[in-house]
Amino acid sequence: MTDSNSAFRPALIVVDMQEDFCPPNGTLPVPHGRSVVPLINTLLALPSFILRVGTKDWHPPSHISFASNHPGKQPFVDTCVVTNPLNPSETYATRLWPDHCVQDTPGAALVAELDAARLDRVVEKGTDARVEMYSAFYDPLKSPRVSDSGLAGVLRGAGATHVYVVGLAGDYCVRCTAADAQAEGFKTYIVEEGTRAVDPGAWEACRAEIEAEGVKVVSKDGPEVRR
Ligand code: VGL
Ligand code: ZN
Repeated sequence: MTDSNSAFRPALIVVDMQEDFCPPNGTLPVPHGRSVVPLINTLLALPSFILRVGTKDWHPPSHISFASNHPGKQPFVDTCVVTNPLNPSETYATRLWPDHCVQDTPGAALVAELDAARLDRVVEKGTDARVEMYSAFYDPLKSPRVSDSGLAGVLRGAGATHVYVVGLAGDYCVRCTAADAQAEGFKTYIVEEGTRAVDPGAWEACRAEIEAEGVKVVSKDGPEVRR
Protein backbone atom coordinates (compact mmCIF):
# COMPACT_ATOMS: atom_id res chain seq x y z
CA MET A 1 0.00 0.00 0.00
CA THR A 2 1.18 3.51 -0.61
CA ASP A 3 1.05 6.06 2.14
CA SER A 4 -1.50 8.64 1.04
CA ASN A 5 0.11 11.26 3.28
CA SER A 6 3.24 11.15 1.17
CA ALA A 7 1.47 11.12 -2.20
CA PHE A 8 3.02 13.66 -4.52
CA ARG A 9 1.54 13.59 -8.02
CA PRO A 10 2.00 17.11 -9.35
CA ALA A 11 0.27 18.58 -12.40
CA LEU A 12 1.40 21.71 -14.24
CA ILE A 13 -1.12 24.21 -15.64
CA VAL A 14 0.25 26.71 -18.18
CA VAL A 15 -2.32 29.50 -18.37
CA ASP A 16 -3.03 31.55 -21.49
CA MET A 17 0.46 31.85 -23.02
CA GLN A 18 -1.10 33.49 -26.06
CA GLU A 19 0.06 36.16 -28.48
CA ASP A 20 -2.59 38.68 -27.44
CA PHE A 21 -1.25 38.68 -23.88
CA CYS A 22 2.35 39.27 -25.01
CA PRO A 23 4.29 42.27 -26.23
CA PRO A 24 4.98 43.50 -28.83
CA ASN A 25 1.88 42.70 -30.86
CA GLY A 26 -0.71 41.55 -28.35
CA THR A 27 -3.93 43.51 -28.02
CA LEU A 28 -3.94 43.05 -24.21
CA PRO A 29 -0.22 42.84 -23.53
CA VAL A 30 0.91 41.84 -20.05
CA PRO A 31 4.14 43.76 -19.31
CA HIS A 32 7.08 41.39 -19.91
CA GLY A 33 4.60 38.58 -20.54
CA ARG A 34 6.81 36.87 -23.09
CA SER A 35 9.75 36.73 -20.68
CA VAL A 36 8.26 33.82 -18.70
CA VAL A 37 8.41 31.36 -21.60
CA PRO A 38 11.95 29.99 -20.96
CA LEU A 39 11.13 29.10 -17.35
CA ILE A 40 7.81 27.56 -18.38
CA ASN A 41 9.63 25.43 -20.98
CA THR A 42 12.06 24.29 -18.25
CA LEU A 43 9.13 23.31 -16.04
CA LEU A 44 7.40 21.52 -18.93
CA ALA A 45 10.53 19.39 -19.36
CA LEU A 46 10.65 18.25 -15.71
CA PRO A 47 9.90 14.54 -15.51
CA SER A 48 8.07 14.93 -12.17
CA PHE A 49 4.80 16.19 -13.63
CA ILE A 50 2.17 13.53 -14.15
CA LEU A 51 0.10 15.88 -16.35
CA ARG A 52 0.80 19.10 -18.27
CA VAL A 53 -2.26 21.16 -19.21
CA GLY A 54 -2.26 24.31 -21.31
CA THR A 55 -5.16 26.75 -21.35
CA LYS A 56 -6.34 29.20 -23.98
CA ASP A 57 -8.58 32.21 -23.53
CA TRP A 58 -10.89 31.50 -26.47
CA HIS A 59 -13.55 34.13 -26.95
CA PRO A 60 -16.25 34.60 -29.58
CA PRO A 61 -16.20 38.13 -31.12
CA SER A 62 -19.36 38.97 -29.17
CA HIS A 63 -17.75 38.25 -25.78
CA ILE A 64 -19.14 40.26 -22.86
CA SER A 65 -15.66 41.29 -21.64
CA PHE A 66 -14.85 43.26 -24.81
CA ALA A 67 -15.39 47.00 -24.31
CA SER A 68 -16.14 47.16 -28.03
CA ASN A 69 -19.38 45.29 -27.33
CA HIS A 70 -20.51 48.02 -24.90
CA PRO A 71 -20.98 51.33 -26.76
CA GLY A 72 -19.38 54.25 -24.95
CA LYS A 73 -17.31 52.11 -22.58
CA GLN A 74 -13.51 52.12 -22.34
CA PRO A 75 -11.27 49.08 -21.95
CA PHE A 76 -9.26 48.80 -18.69
CA VAL A 77 -11.27 51.64 -17.13
CA ASP A 78 -14.92 50.65 -17.28
CA THR A 79 -16.84 47.62 -16.07
CA CYS A 80 -20.01 45.88 -17.16
CA VAL A 81 -22.55 43.82 -15.27
CA VAL A 82 -22.60 40.06 -15.85
CA THR A 83 -26.00 38.48 -15.28
CA ASN A 84 -26.33 34.75 -14.80
CA PRO A 85 -28.33 33.69 -17.88
CA LEU A 86 -29.79 30.85 -15.82
CA ASN A 87 -30.65 33.04 -12.81
CA PRO A 88 -31.14 36.77 -13.47
CA SER A 89 -30.92 37.60 -9.76
CA GLU A 90 -27.22 36.69 -9.70
CA THR A 91 -25.09 39.56 -11.04
CA TYR A 92 -21.62 41.03 -10.59
CA ALA A 93 -19.47 43.74 -12.19
CA THR A 94 -16.46 42.76 -14.28
CA ARG A 95 -13.61 44.71 -15.90
CA LEU A 96 -13.75 45.44 -19.62
CA TRP A 97 -10.84 44.70 -21.95
CA PRO A 98 -9.74 45.37 -25.51
CA ASP A 99 -10.78 42.63 -27.94
CA HIS A 100 -8.40 39.72 -27.32
CA CYS A 101 -7.98 36.00 -27.97
CA VAL A 102 -10.80 35.83 -30.51
CA GLN A 103 -11.27 32.21 -31.55
CA ASP A 104 -9.16 31.15 -34.55
CA THR A 105 -7.29 34.46 -34.86
CA PRO A 106 -3.47 34.76 -34.73
CA GLY A 107 -3.74 36.62 -31.43
CA ALA A 108 -5.36 33.60 -29.81
CA ALA A 109 -2.50 31.26 -30.78
CA LEU A 110 -0.15 29.93 -28.14
CA VAL A 111 3.16 31.77 -28.42
CA ALA A 112 5.43 29.95 -30.84
CA GLU A 113 8.34 29.76 -28.35
CA LEU A 114 6.26 27.71 -25.92
CA ASP A 115 7.12 24.01 -25.94
CA ALA A 116 3.48 23.16 -26.58
CA ALA A 117 4.33 19.65 -27.82
CA ARG A 118 4.79 18.69 -24.16
CA LEU A 119 1.21 19.62 -23.25
CA ASP A 120 -1.02 16.59 -22.67
CA ARG A 121 -4.07 18.68 -23.44
CA VAL A 122 -5.24 22.23 -24.03
CA VAL A 123 -8.37 23.56 -22.30
CA GLU A 124 -10.31 26.40 -23.93
CA LYS A 125 -12.14 28.87 -21.70
CA GLY A 126 -14.24 31.99 -22.09
CA THR A 127 -16.10 30.41 -24.98
CA ASP A 128 -19.55 31.45 -23.72
CA ALA A 129 -20.12 35.05 -24.86
CA ARG A 130 -22.48 35.72 -21.96
CA VAL A 131 -20.05 35.22 -19.08
CA GLU A 132 -16.48 36.11 -18.09
CA MET A 133 -14.26 33.14 -17.22
CA TYR A 134 -10.81 33.89 -15.82
CA SER A 135 -10.43 30.50 -14.17
CA ALA A 136 -9.62 27.51 -16.36
CA PHE A 137 -12.09 25.48 -14.23
CA TYR A 138 -15.36 27.41 -14.38
CA ASP A 139 -16.95 30.85 -14.46
CA PRO A 140 -17.50 32.63 -11.13
CA LEU A 141 -21.29 32.45 -11.17
CA LYS A 142 -22.48 29.95 -8.61
CA SER A 143 -26.21 29.46 -8.66
CA PRO A 144 -25.97 27.74 -11.01
CA ARG A 145 -22.56 27.65 -12.68
CA VAL A 146 -22.78 28.44 -16.42
CA SER A 147 -19.49 27.15 -17.88
CA ASP A 148 -17.36 24.25 -16.68
CA SER A 149 -14.30 23.14 -18.66
CA GLY A 150 -14.11 19.75 -16.97
CA LEU A 151 -10.56 20.45 -15.79
CA ALA A 152 -11.19 19.29 -12.22
CA GLY A 153 -12.24 15.89 -13.53
CA VAL A 154 -9.19 15.71 -15.79
CA LEU A 155 -6.87 16.38 -12.84
CA ARG A 156 -8.69 13.93 -10.60
CA GLY A 157 -8.76 11.30 -13.32
CA ALA A 158 -4.98 11.56 -13.63
CA GLY A 159 -4.60 11.18 -9.87
CA ALA A 160 -3.09 14.64 -9.35
CA THR A 161 -2.51 15.69 -5.74
CA HIS A 162 -0.66 18.99 -6.29
CA VAL A 163 -1.10 21.70 -8.93
CA TYR A 164 1.55 24.17 -10.10
CA VAL A 165 0.26 27.19 -12.02
CA VAL A 166 2.23 29.53 -14.31
CA GLY A 167 1.39 31.78 -17.28
CA LEU A 168 -0.63 34.94 -17.83
CA ALA A 169 -1.93 36.99 -16.26
CA GLY A 170 -0.87 36.58 -12.62
CA ASP A 171 -3.55 38.89 -11.28
CA TYR A 172 -6.39 37.44 -13.39
CA CYS A 173 -6.46 34.01 -14.98
CA VAL A 174 -3.49 32.54 -13.08
CA ARG A 175 -4.91 33.77 -9.79
CA CYS A 176 -8.43 32.49 -10.45
CA THR A 177 -7.24 29.16 -11.82
CA ALA A 178 -5.03 28.60 -8.76
CA ALA A 179 -7.83 29.57 -6.35
CA ASP A 180 -10.20 27.05 -7.95
CA ALA A 181 -7.51 24.33 -7.99
CA GLN A 182 -6.97 24.86 -4.26
CA ALA A 183 -10.73 24.85 -3.62
CA GLU A 184 -11.01 21.60 -5.58
CA GLY A 185 -8.69 20.00 -3.04
CA PHE A 186 -5.31 20.15 -4.81
CA LYS A 187 -2.37 21.62 -2.90
CA THR A 188 -1.73 24.56 -5.20
CA TYR A 189 1.32 26.67 -5.98
CA ILE A 190 1.95 29.62 -8.27
CA VAL A 191 5.59 29.75 -9.41
CA GLU A 192 6.16 33.48 -9.17
CA GLU A 193 8.88 33.80 -11.83
CA GLY A 194 6.56 31.97 -14.23
CA THR A 195 3.91 34.68 -14.23
CA ARG A 196 3.48 38.42 -14.82
CA ALA A 197 0.64 40.76 -13.89
CA VAL A 198 -1.52 43.02 -16.05
CA ASP A 199 -1.14 45.59 -13.26
CA PRO A 200 2.44 45.06 -12.01
CA GLY A 201 2.12 47.81 -9.41
CA ALA A 202 -0.69 45.91 -7.71
CA TRP A 203 1.03 42.50 -7.72
CA GLU A 204 2.34 42.61 -4.13
CA ALA A 205 -1.14 43.25 -2.75
CA CYS A 206 -2.62 40.70 -5.13
CA ARG A 207 -0.08 38.08 -4.02
CA ALA A 208 -1.09 38.61 -0.39
CA GLU A 209 -4.76 38.07 -1.33
CA ILE A 210 -3.86 34.92 -3.25
CA GLU A 211 -1.99 33.51 -0.26
CA ALA A 212 -4.91 34.39 2.02
CA GLU A 213 -7.01 32.13 -0.25
CA GLY A 214 -4.69 29.22 0.56
CA VAL A 215 -2.55 29.17 -2.58
CA LYS A 216 1.21 29.31 -2.00
CA VAL A 217 3.24 31.68 -4.19
CA VAL A 218 6.67 30.07 -4.43
CA SER A 219 10.00 30.67 -6.13
CA LYS A 220 11.33 28.50 -8.95
CA ASP A 221 14.35 27.88 -6.69
CA GLY A 222 12.31 27.02 -3.60
CA PRO A 223 11.84 23.57 -2.07
CA GLU A 224 8.28 23.25 -3.45
CA VAL A 225 9.61 23.25 -7.02
CA ARG A 226 12.89 21.45 -6.39
CA ARG A 227 11.37 18.60 -4.37
C1 VGL B 1 -7.09 37.32 -18.93
C2 VGL B 1 -8.02 39.42 -18.95
C3 VGL B 1 -8.99 39.00 -19.83
C4 VGL B 1 -6.01 36.42 -18.43
C5 VGL B 1 -8.06 36.89 -19.82
O1 VGL B 1 -5.66 35.44 -19.13
O2 VGL B 1 -5.48 36.68 -17.33
N1 VGL B 1 -7.08 38.58 -18.49
N2 VGL B 1 -8.99 37.74 -20.25
ZN1 ZN C 1 -10.29 37.11 -21.81
